This record gives sequence, C-alpha cells and structure tokens, in this order.
Amino acid sequence: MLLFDPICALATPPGVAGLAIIRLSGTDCFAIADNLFRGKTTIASAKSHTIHYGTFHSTSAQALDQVTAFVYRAPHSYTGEDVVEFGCHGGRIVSEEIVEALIAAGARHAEPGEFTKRAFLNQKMDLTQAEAVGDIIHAVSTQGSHAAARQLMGGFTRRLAALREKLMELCGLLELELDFSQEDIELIDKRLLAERIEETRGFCLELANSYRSAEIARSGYSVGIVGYPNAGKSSLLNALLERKRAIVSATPGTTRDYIEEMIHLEGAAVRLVDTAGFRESGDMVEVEGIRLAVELLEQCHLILVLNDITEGEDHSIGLMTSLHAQFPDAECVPVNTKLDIIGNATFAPKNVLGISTTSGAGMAELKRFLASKANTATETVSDALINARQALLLRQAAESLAKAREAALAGESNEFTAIDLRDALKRIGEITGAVWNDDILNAVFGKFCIGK
Ligand SMILES: Nc1nc2c(ncn2[C@@H]2O[C@H](COP(=O)(O)OP(=O)(O)OP(=O)(O)O)[C@@H](O)[C@H]2O)c(=O)[nH]1
Ligand SMILES: [Mg+2]
Repeated sequence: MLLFDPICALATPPGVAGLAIIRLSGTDCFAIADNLFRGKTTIASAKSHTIHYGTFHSTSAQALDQVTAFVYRAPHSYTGEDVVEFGCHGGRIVSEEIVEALIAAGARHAEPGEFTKRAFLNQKMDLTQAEAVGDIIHAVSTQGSHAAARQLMGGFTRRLAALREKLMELCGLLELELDFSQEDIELIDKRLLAERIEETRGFCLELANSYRSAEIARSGYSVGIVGYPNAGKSSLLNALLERKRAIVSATPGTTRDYIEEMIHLEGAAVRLVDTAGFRESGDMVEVEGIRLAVELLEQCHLILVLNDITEGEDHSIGLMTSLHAQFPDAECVPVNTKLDIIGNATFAPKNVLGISTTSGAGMAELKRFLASKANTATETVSDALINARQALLLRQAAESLAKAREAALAGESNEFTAIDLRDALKRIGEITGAVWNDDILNAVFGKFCIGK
C-alpha cells in the first residue's frame, strides 16, 4: 500500500442541503481527526467500518457542528488508505469551516480526482473503473448511468483481460517457437495465427466504434430544431420543455441566438437546440445566429426540419435538400407544424410527422419518435462506456494488430509479429492502467471534480 499525505475535501456539492460529507484520507488522518472531533471514543481507537457521533471543533476549540464520523482503516477504504468521512449539516459555512479546520490541523486541500487517483494507485480499481466513477457522476441518461455502473463493477476490465489473455497466449506461442528456431518447429499455423489476430482486431474496432453511442449515452442525443423563420421552432422547444423558455412571436426572425436545453424521454437524455430561422438575412445579428446554428448542427444526431403547413406541404423542400448536403452525418426528418390552422388534420400528409403546439396534436407521437431514436442510438452500449481516450488506444491497438496479421501472412519471422502484438498489448495496458505514467493519470483525473 502506498502512503500519501493527508488530503481533505467536501465530497458533496457546495451549497445548502440537509447533509454534507467531508472526506479525509491519508497518513495521520486519524490523529488529525482526533484533534478536532470529540466523541465517546477516539477515531484512532475506532474499528474499521464504524460510525461515531460527536462534536467537531475548530483548532481554536470553537464548536462547529454535531457530526458523524465514518471510519475506514487501510486497506479497506475507497482510497485504500485510512479514511474518515465526516457527515455534518449541509450549510455552506459549516462545511467550509470543517474543511478549513482539517487543513489547520495538518491536512491539505485535495486536487480534483485525487481520492480516486489514490484508489487507482493503491490498486482498488483500474483506470476504466476510475473513469466509470466520473461517468456515473456526470451521466445524463439512465442508460449512460447503468453502463457506467457496469463498468465500475469491472465489466470493461474483464473484457480487456480476456483480450489481453488471448494476445499473451499468441505472443507466448510465437516466442516459444523462436526458442526452437534451429529445429524449425512450427507450433502455430501462420494462417490460423492471422485469423486469431484478426478476431482480436475486430474486437478492438467494435469497442472503439461504440464510442459514438457511448458519447450519446454519456452526454445526450442532440436534436436540432431547424426551419424557415416563423416555422414554429421555439414553440416546439417550449412545448417539449413544458415551459416558456424561448420567446415566441409572429415576427419572423425572433430567435437570434441558439437555445440549448435537455429533456428526458423514456430514460433517454435528449439535448434540444432551437436555432435562428434559416433565411438570407441582411441583419448582422441574425446572420451570426444562423452561423452559430450551422456549427451546432454539425454536432447534432438528428435534425427536425419544421415546415409550416399553412405555407404548403413542399414549402421547406429547398431547405431540406441543402441540410442533407451540408450535414450528411445527421438524419434530417421533416415535421409539419401548425396542423390546427388547417383545421382538418386529414389534409396533412400521413407519412410525415405533424404537430400543433397549440392543440397538442401529434406531440405524443413526436416524443415517442425522439425517445426511440435516442434509445436506439445507445442500444449497443453494454458494460463499457468508451471515451475518447479509450477509443484512440483501441484504434492504435487495432492498427498494431493489422500489422501483426500482415507480418504473419507474409511469413515474416515471428519476431516481427510478436513486436506488433506486444505493441497492441501496451495500448490495452494503457486503457486499464497496467501501463501508466503521469501524463496518462493527468489526462484521466484532471477532468474530475474536487472531492471525487
Ligand atoms: N396556430 C398555431 N400557431 C403556431 C403554432 N406554432 C407556432 N405558432 C405561431 O407561429 C409564430 C412563430 O412561432 P415561433 O415559435 O416563434 O417560430 P420560430 O420558428 O421560432 O420563429 P423564428 O425564431 O422567428 O425563426 C408565432 O406567432 C406562434 O404563436 C401552432 O402549432 N399553431
Ligand atoms: Mg424562434
């Protein structure tokens, strides 16, 4: 077990709440706690995994709060070190004063992600699990949160371990064959070897390709609301949010900036972006609004193209065509609006989504449609919520495996194949943290918030 200096931080959000939790971890943390905490027993004599009630004092003996102290002894704690977690009342002042008292007594402020970093360094979890901690905290969708939980419980770790084992086995065979090179013994058929390498390459690529779905599960499914001025875009945003967020008016060009809001539909997180209406405009503010809209639409997974049905069924065809050309990766879906004005909804084409934000017609169908699109987009996410770092390493591993396969098929010396296999293994090691350096750790833990 590695021993580190004592650190502390507020682990719950700052602000007003029923309770707050302050974490203290590292060498001497029990002694620091006993300087400030008065209960029936001392923290230093407390058994691991016990809770103690008492008073928390400042270093100048000012009573700050009545608290509970949760005691965990190394190595049976989150960080693997001695840990005390103080539960106090959730006031901004009291929680800050407790942190300051701990610092006055010898601890220091924890850096972002430092508790989890220690957990990794003390082998309580690997890097994929540490990243899952961040994902479960920041998850915006049920699916994202559940996938992060599975990753936290070691789902991704196990998959990578199986991959590593396969590659190690192949490396072992190749290196064994090298030992017998004089005798010209072939322990593994080169075609079979190439096939087995290809299997592992496919596995790496499949995982890397799930990055897009994982990103949707992590940050939400982005839906752009687009249309000519006055099509009813802001009215739709407000109707989906069930509150008046955007200004709606009969004057075309009402929305100048874009408006981004998140809604939850059947467990899926859907990020809605209301944009400035598309038109040739001489107004510089509006032109800027349209330019911003274009930038945002590049990141959208789906674009709803709103068509004011009172202007005719085909009114937005030109816009639809240019959107298709400009955003080939996004799916553009037409939606007719203001069905109530044409009175008899039977005039509206049946195979196209149609709504009225005034009467509510078609809104349930549109919500179901969005939920199903968002949920389908994340269907493939199982127990690994692949992030950009992991996707890059998986692609690099796949490249090395492609080289290894070529070397095997070309009948090159085993040494060459083995080098590429080792290279792939190193990349996989970087994903789990079996191979690490400060840059890797900074990239992973730098994104965390304080107290995690
Ligand atoms: N009758 C009826 N009027 C609607 C409906 N949806 C929007 N409107 C009206 O259409 C006008 C424009 O609505 P907005 O939601 O501001 O349209 P927009 O597309 O955001 O317009 P810009 O931001 O100017 O591009 C307003 O007067 C709305 O009240 C609808 O379903 N039925
Ligand atoms: Mg608008």
